[in-house]
Amino acid sequence: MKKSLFPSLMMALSLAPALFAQQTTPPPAYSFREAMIPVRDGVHLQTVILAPINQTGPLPILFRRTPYGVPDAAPRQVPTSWKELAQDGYIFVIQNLRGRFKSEGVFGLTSAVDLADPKSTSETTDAYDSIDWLVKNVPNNNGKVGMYGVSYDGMTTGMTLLQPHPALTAISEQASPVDQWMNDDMHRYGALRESYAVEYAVLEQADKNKNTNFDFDVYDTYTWYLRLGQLSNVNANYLHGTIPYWNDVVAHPDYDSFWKKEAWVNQLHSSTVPNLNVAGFYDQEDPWGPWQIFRHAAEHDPQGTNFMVAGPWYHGEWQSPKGDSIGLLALGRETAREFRENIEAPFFRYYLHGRGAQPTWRVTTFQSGSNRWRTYAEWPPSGSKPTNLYLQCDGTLSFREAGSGKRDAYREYVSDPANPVPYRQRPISPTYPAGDWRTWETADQRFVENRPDVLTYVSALLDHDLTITGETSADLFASTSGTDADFVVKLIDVYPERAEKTPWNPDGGPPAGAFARTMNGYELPIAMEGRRGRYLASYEQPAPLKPNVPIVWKIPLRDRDHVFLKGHRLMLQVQSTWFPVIDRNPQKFVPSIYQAKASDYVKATQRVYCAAESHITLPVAP
Ligand code: PG9
Repeated sequence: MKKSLFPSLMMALSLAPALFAQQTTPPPAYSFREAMIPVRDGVHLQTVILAPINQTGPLPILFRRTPYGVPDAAPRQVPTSWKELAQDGYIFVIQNLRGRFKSEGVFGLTSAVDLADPKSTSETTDAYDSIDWLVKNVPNNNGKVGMYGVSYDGMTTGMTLLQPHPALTAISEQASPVDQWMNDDMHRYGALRESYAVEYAVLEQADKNKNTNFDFDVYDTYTWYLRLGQLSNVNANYLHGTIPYWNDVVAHPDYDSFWKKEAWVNQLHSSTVPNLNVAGFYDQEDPWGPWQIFRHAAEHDPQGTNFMVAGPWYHGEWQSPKGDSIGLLALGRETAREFRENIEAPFFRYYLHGRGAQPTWRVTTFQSGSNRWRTYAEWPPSGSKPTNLYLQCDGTLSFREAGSGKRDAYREYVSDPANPVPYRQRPISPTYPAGDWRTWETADQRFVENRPDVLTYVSALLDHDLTITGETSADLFASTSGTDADFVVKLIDVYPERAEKTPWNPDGGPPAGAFARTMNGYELPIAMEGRRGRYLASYEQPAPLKPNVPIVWKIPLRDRDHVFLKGHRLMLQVQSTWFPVIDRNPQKFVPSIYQAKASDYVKATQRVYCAAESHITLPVAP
């Protein structure tokens, strides 16, 4: 794979060839220098320094730290995602993390930080030492350093907050993971993100000198993972213990000290450097981390320098050329370009060049449904009122509670690990490098509607717009006939059969000649998440469920900002498999699912009770 100038892996994998294909005659816009920067334990980190050819005076440094490779030449033209920033003038610096490509040391794929141990190194200390070297050794820098990046590069940015170098003046952490057991790339509340964890660990640890795509022998990875069988077969048949991160995942099924050390955000309790956090509501990898960083830094933010931006974006979409749609969903504006022009560039301009003003808002969103930019002085806005929508036995969703005394009425289905519900329409291509992984969270959910192992609840037609702004969650009062189980819920916006007229779709129907792109009757996910029964009572000590005894399952659905338009309906789908993005729960309690035998995977009957305890809680805005 070509080494990339771009700040996110997804972008790098898809856009780098196009960029390099365009290399023709223009002279480079930047000078190119490669340095091996020494850090405190004697390791040297491969670093590329790109200064504008036409630099006339001192400029700030914009620094990005990545595991995905640094460019091997100066760009001939300014990369799209730098365009708005580059106009203000920056020296761009890109560094490979320890143990990746020519950087020395070992890449542990770890976010653990131990600042109490003077001998310990981490992404926090490597950034500190590198910034120290940069301000002392890069000619014509103005002594101010900014950091930014998406995903892994966002995490290395965010982790500087734990011990920022004095020259670090502003950062923009974008889609940073913060706790890989809880709600980021690798797990969701302890349920393994199987396809992602396996493929990502191989991507980054199979070969120090490149990004490696796992070599599947079938295109549909649903088939591959089903054939694979129990999780112990990953090492037994394929990886053979050669991928350290996968071995760590297998060795630490529960929320033990290994994962608690990884959860670096729990050490953050104040806003130490101005930070523009950025999150995608449809981020298929790290939708949660930026909100956690924002909340932790807000614990002590006397200067009001901790900001949050969120929109209906896939992982890193805000760094794509336009951001005018996601999947089939039109956003009506070039949200990515507008973000960079009106938010990101002015943010760094103010803190690193001293021009412009500090943002006056605390949170900015691009609100889906209404398709407009919103600003908020606080989050969640105090006007948002938690409002319950109840699951009824007739398959409806209603703001009125199911009558009391209904605690024995339920709907049920049989969940079969041998025939799990696909998380998106098959064939499911490998996670990388195909592009369809990016937008799967906006896929039309009609593809599972008629499966006997998916329960659907639907509301009446809305007679007014319904806006939800803030934290959303679902509660199920549910049981299983087994001793372990998963419940997955999807909150869905059901479009009317005739698409409504909007400023960007004035005819009210699909654009001529694009019949396949219609949103008529579309079932658009707004929030999706699951919980694993063994961890309902304790993340540290998994426990079996009592067969056929209903209990409350609390399923957080994260922060949202969406308008369900008049004429739409709300829908909830409930299922117990979501494969292979989440591994199959054997449905029989075993001490570790990584050691489960094939015979441990059994069918179970799941019941969702139509009691008042079964409801979604929506933050309804006035
Ligand atoms: N989501 C990716 C990742 C970040 C951090 C740890 C592991 C994976 C990424 O796109 O970089």
